[in-house]
Amino acid sequence: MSELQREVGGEWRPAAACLASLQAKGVAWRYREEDAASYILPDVLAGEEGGRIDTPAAWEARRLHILKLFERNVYGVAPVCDRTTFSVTEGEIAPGGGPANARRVEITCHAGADAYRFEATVLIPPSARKPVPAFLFINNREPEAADPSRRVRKDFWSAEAILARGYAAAVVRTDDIEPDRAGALQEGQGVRAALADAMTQTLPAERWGALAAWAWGASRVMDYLQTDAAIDAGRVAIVGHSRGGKAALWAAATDARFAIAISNESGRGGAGISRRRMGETVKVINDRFPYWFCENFWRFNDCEDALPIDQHQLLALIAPRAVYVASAGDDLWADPRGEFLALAHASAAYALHGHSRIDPSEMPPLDRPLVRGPMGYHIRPGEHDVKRGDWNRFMDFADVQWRAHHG
Ligand code: GTR
Repeated sequence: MSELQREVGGEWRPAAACLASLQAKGVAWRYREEDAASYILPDVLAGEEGGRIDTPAAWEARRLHILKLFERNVYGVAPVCDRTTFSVTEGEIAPGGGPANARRVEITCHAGADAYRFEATVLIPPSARKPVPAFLFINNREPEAADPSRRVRKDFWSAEAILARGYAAAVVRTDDIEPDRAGALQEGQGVRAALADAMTQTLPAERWGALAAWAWGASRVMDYLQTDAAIDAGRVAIVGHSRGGKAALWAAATDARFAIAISNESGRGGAGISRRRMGETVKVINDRFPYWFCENFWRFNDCEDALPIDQHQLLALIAPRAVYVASAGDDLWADPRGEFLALAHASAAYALHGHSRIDPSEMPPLDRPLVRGPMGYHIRPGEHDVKRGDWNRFMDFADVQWRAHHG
């Protein structure tokens, strides 16, 4: 454990106009750095009984312990999927730049006597001559925001740009896995209701919330990608925005098949450090979205210092695989600095694997991405969203991680 004062280092500062407009609105939440809480952050490399983790092997054992803490206290335990089966419909769509092969995949997960079925889409670039790496996007908005047919084309899921770089573009929608609303479970909707019998051995307060269900769904899509000869399943990036970004990080933490995790403005319950209490707090997120987390997480409302972990350790769980965190300058609700600091503190786990650390004082200014080995970060100007420029940076990062693969 190390005592941290407020960490205001680095070049980025929120825009004065953004701060002034929040002040004019009289918002009650904390958005000025001088109001951030001081805190003691759990040390990523602290061992269980006072020792230090100093080898990759020791980290692996510690990692499993931290994973369990996140399961029990934050996201909840997901059921085991005994078998996943697929039914694929192939077709062609014509996103800009020529036709692409589109696979509409019906995925069925069987757990005990129960099953749950949902759909995902995979677009294969027309130029592919060998298995290609893929970006799997968790769409947390309406279907048209990431339209699998590409009749509607939005930058939010820049599928054309992904295909043009020679990557496959896969998408799955949160609501198809677990409806994004309170009461779905009680009404018998979604995967949590369908597989409820598989959870009877799990304490009610530790049962999975919707974020864990979405992450689980991404893993089932990965089950499919491993069977598709057009995909290089060893090189799949999981990407999500906001609540989808929280789910993407948890998916990569729980499923080592994801080679890269990309979190766009995931904030509280994602990349943001909870103890800072900036923007959306644990209490606010639990009050508004009680079904996102396991019930145990509610115990930490206004009590962040009691959390046995913090979100920098979620990023550390992904080490030594690649992780990219993106923020937006005016998205103070998601606490951009807290997102960067989580990555900086997580870098201790990467250092065990021979990578250089990121120092908390290194937060870059707007539009100057920081990439250090398997870790990347950018903050761009503007509001909460995924822009084409964000996607370009995600792909630049993947290009470097996977070297030039196309051609
Ligand atoms: C907000 C929520 C955030 C974030 C966001 C989103 O209402 O407070 O945690 O998840 O929604 O998903 O766009």
